[in-house]
Amino acid sequence: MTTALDLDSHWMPFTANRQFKAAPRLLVEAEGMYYKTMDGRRILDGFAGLWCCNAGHCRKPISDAIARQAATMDYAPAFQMGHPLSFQLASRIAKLAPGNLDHVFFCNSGSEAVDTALKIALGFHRVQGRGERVRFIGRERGYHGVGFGGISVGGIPANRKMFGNMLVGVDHLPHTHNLEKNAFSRGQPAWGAHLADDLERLVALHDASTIAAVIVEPMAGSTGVLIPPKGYLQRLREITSKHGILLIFDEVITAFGRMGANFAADVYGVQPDMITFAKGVTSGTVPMGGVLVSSDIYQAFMSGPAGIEIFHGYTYSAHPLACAAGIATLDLYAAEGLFERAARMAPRLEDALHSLKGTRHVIDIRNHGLVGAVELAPRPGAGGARAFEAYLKCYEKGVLVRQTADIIAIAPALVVEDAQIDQIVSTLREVLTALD
Ligand code: PXG
Repeated sequence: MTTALDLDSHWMPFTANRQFKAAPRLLVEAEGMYYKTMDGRRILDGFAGLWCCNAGHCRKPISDAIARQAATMDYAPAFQMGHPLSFQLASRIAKLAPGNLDHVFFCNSGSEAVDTALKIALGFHRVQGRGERVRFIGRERGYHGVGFGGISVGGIPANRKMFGNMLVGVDHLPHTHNLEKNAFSRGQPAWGAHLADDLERLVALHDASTIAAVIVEPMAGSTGVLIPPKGYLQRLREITSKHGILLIFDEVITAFGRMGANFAADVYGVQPDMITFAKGVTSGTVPMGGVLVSSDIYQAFMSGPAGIEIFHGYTYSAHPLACAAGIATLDLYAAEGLFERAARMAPRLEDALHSLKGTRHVIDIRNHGLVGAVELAPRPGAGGARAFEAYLKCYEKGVLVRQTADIIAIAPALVVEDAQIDQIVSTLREVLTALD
């Protein structure tokens, strides 16, 4: 079947194209917790697609809403025109959001959400006469998508090194990963809050009056699941507030139930000035992203000169299909209590994953909410090879996980059952035990 398909023209993203095209892994159907491959195999999805299909695949209330909307009004101009669904969805999201985060700017992906948030931060300072606050602080190992803003504040070397100078005036906090101190932590590690104090060093170096915002993932997903040390995010909040610096939480992965609450900000008890989201807002069905901003930020723009308040937006900002999907998705999350379900299942996932301690190659296991990671000792001189092979072997055995460097990440849909958690973990154990 696959031989009839021309695989050449599509240049695949973040993929080893030559390797993939020599032995393709093609999915053709999805339902609930499962994919079906082109050669008819059923695959248990241990990663909710790519951290996004939080409600499980092909949920009928969502697909019906999308189909209805596609037949009713395909598109409405996004600039100087509107449609009711965007306002409905924005107020629904604002109601879920913590504290005074009560306005939503829509876009189509996490990368766009990050660039949007960075631009809002610059504009916020500028409209208040602080146009010299132009610097951003990100963090090593951070992932904020692939726009020039996102790779600039991001801290994944491979995503940066090919692309020149990026944004100027960006600095980075140290990452929080330390196996000597925190290996095999359950939930938030005890050690590491002091790493946030490095922000004081950067403020002293650059002067607060030049810094617009700090952006971090509350739980760093893409780099291989780094859970924030206890007290770390609180420290970041204290220091940013003290110096008039905005704090942006990139919740593209963590928003909408992944951590067992509406947002990671709720779980960690820290109130940022902006939250970026994407993925789970439509359960991965239609591309959508957005930025939640505080009323202070919104009002600062609304107090500026009359006319267009921010010269920013996308043709597909608040696309009607995405809005219809988003509303149906939030309805489904609420009707099935899926965020509470995620919180209930989290200890189950934690116990199952930590039962892998002592398994061959395993040097760390970490978890929080419905997220977990197993870190392997790298093969000498071949970083990432062992985990990539484990990922392929799991797929052969019918379980889809995610690999980055020598880390296997797990993030099942919030509808995951006990037996499916067991299958993911037992498959991983079997694979690791047999792996060189
Ligand atoms: N911010 C964060 C925190 C993300 O995790 C983005 C921004 C960018 O979103 P878009 O929609 O532009 O891709 C992300 C995306 C992985 C993986 O395997 C993670 C992401 C995407 C694909 C794979 O960890 N995160």
